[in-house]
Amino acid sequence: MRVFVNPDKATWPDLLKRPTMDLEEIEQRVRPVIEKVKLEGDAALKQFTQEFDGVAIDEFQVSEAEFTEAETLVEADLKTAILTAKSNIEAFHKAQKQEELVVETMPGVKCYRRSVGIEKVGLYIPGGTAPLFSTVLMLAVPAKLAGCQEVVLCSPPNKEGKIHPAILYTAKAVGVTKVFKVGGAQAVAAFTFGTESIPQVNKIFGPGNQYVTAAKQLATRFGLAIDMPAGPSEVAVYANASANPSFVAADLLSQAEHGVDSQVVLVASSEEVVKNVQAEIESQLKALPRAEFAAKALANSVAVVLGEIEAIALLNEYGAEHLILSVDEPWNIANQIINAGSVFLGHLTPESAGDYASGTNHTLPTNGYAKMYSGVSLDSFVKKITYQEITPEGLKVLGPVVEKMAAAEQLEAHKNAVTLRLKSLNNV
Ligand code: HSO
Ligand code: ZN
Repeated sequence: MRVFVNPDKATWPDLLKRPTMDLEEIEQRVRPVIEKVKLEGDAALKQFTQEFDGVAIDEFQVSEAEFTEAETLVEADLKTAILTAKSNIEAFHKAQKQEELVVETMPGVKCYRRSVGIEKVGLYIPGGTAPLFSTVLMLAVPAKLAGCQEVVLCSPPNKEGKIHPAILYTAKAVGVTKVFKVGGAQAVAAFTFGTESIPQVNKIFGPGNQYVTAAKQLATRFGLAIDMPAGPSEVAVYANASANPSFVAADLLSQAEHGVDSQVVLVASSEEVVKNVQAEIESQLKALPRAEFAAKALANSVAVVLGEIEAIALLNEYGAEHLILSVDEPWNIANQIINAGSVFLGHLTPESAGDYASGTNHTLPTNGYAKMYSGVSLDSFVKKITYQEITPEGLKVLGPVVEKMAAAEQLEAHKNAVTLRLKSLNNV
């Protein structure tokens, strides 16, 4: 960790810089994959799965027998934990449902807004070094609550041609049964165009490596929506003298262990706090199975010492995906935070709680996108349709307003659409 003590404000953008991804170059490599899947469908998926995942797959869709086998492979305690998390995530996301909105803007002029589930959504769950079955909950629970008609899940197969049993168990528990053994850019291409086995969707969700990210970006050019632009996962921790250095170290390491490109920022009230946290990091790091990832991520990370007011300004400038406030009175600071994906308050609220089970969503904006994007929520799976209905009384008051404006814009047909109706009212 590089340490900066009271750095000048002018230097903040530089020291908070995230590593840039060269999407251009990755796009060049992803484009032929997308094109081939578009043209050849399942045949292309088979070829890429052989090439990138090293396994021959005949049937992409996970069968009932495979779900049953997965169920027997997941231990009982883990199932209970997954179901508890599911219930918390359901409770928090169910409460996000918005009732139909009705406003009578003028007598006889009623405007409505209703949320309708996006018809077809594709969820991508990465395989790789850690099977993130928790992400299945974070995406499938709100998709189901939103009333999406088709919820399809893709995840890469391992060398035995299987998806991790906990991913399958979780998918089934949430009611997602269309699960396909396809990963990488080819899975995103399948969602984009549809193949013989995989249905095309309207919106793609989920994290992934740089190829998946680039493919999702390309999918938007073919008329699909995506959850959000993605970058490596990140956490910022603000710690003052009240913080427990071992807790802070564990929080920083929990983010660092995700991958070598993870971003970790410690903002501390004194050099003493930084020193204590660093000592804890060193001792905890040794015992971690993913120490190598974590050490590399930490090498790219920064610790900054600042007074509270400056610290808040810096945290708002960074706009962290996760922000942990390790202080006694966290709301005093939390109320001044305007840029963050999700905020964790006080000494007993680790990011891990939100990563797995408290109820909030862990699919959050990275790379500074917290300045203008929200994390995934029920809203991400719905779109809102507005309606309006006008009575004779309403048309009499609103009509002249529209006629006047249409005439001023020299759009005579617009004006006529009102005038003819007003006349018909006067004729009865
Ligand atoms: N911290 C990750 C989510 C996650 N953590 C899944 C553990 N499993 C991105 O928010
Ligand atoms: Zn995590």
